[in-house]
Amino acid sequence: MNAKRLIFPGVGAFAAAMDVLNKKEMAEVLCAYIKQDRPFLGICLGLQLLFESSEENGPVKGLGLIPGVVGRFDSSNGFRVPHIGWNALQITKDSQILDDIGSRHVYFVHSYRAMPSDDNRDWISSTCNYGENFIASVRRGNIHAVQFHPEKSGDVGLSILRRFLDPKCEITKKPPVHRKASKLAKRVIACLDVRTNDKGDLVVTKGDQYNVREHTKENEVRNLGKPVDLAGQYYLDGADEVSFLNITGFRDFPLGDLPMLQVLRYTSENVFVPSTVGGGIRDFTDGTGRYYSSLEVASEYFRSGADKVSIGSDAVYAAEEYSKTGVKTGKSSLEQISKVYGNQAVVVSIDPRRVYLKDPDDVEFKAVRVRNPGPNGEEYAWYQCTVNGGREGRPIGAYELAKAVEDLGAGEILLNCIDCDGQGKGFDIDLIKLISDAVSIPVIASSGAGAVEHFSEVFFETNTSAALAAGIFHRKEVAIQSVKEHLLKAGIEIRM
Ligand code: 1PR
Repeated sequence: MNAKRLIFPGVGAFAAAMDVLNKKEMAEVLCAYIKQDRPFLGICLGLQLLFESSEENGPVKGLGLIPGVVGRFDSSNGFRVPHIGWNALQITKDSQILDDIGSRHVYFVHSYRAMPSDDNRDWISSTCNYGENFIASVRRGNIHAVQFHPEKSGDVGLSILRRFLDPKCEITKKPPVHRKASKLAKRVIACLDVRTNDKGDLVVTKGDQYNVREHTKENEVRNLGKPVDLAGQYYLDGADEVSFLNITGFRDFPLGDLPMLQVLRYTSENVFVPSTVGGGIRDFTDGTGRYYSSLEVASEYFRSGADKVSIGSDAVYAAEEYSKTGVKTGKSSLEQISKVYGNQAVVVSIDPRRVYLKDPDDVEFKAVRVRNPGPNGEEYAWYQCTVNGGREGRPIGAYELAKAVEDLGAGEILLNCIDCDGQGKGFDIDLIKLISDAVSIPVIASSGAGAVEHFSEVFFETNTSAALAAGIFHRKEVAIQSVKEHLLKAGIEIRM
């Protein structure tokens, strides 16, 4: 109650948050603070909790300050849920903290949303269109709340925080902007494969078809720069997201890997777009016999600044088991982490390898007709999932895995392709189409980008939500800005 300004950044599930607020007797205090019209900014769940109730694992009662029920997005109309990515807003009234936004995009990541109604109309300061118009922000007097994440919305997001924190900004009010609703922007993601080199330094590396060693006598790990510096550079260059993959995480215990946690901490000080970290997320018993659950590993990554974690090998084992039994045990890393942090915080990274076939009925897994026939003229292929950085093929296809992990709680799929990795010949359109048509969660296309045209190709030919590249950005062959300018010219909505 003594705070001059209060920021309430909600992360996680509605019921769990309300439980804590009630137990700690914070709900009452928050309501009193808000009713006194003291400066308040709620973010994401911090907006939703102001409403009467939520359907998330509910109905669950909220703080009840704004009329309305928070409900789940409807995925039956073809829109992917969670809503992850960059959207522009329809500003409906003078919102003060949104004055610098104009037509620029802000970052959303959520599966639940509040809807406009006659009862809450006077609260709404902006809406956003994602299959339907939902409430993007509210304002009444000094009370503000936003469904998107200003802290992850680049410089436009920082200006929102600055305007909230610095009351002097109030004097430069601009009239509200009325614009046509926009679509969800396609994302361009920079990926940093990170590992310790032979000298013990944590470096960004990149290989061909998952081999990251130089083709020299010394056979060293290819060193393409320092992770924090590169991530900072990519943020300034316009990356919509940055991914770190700790590529030897499958054999080194990540919580023993303090440099990786430092990388996340330093990165989050300067990079104001979402970051994902993957590698080694699984249950683990260390040399002293101490057991760490995958949830503890993920929690440490989140606490160090990651917005999402990505699970590779462990998700393959979970999907194999689930495909066999049809039973959700609730014990897999995927299920445990998504239950606590929400589906939107869990990405599954798939590392498939093409296996050519003469006849699609030759395997029990989903096969597709491929654009470029195999070495012996084979017209079909299935995509075999691998674990341990592509070292071991498993008895499950990418299609079956994608469907299973969606069921188990993944919020997004990072779809690599070992055959295309580092080749610069373009994304595997057959694979990306297969997977993005099979699931209703967002898919990130990865592996093979070599030119700006490869990005427009993957967005025109598939339903992918984002495209990720590594090598061309690290080797400075193509700048992220050039990719975005190309996409803009091609008529694809992106965040500039
Ligand atoms: O299995 O949970 O420990 O996770 C390990 C993670 O590390 C997985 O996400 C796996 O994809 C990744 N990984 C493991 N080994 C390698 C390797 O390269 N030796 N990197 C590796 C995978 C693939 C992409 C790459 C794109 C784009 N890297 O992320 O960045 O292919 O590259 P390009 O644009 O240069 O073609 P776990």
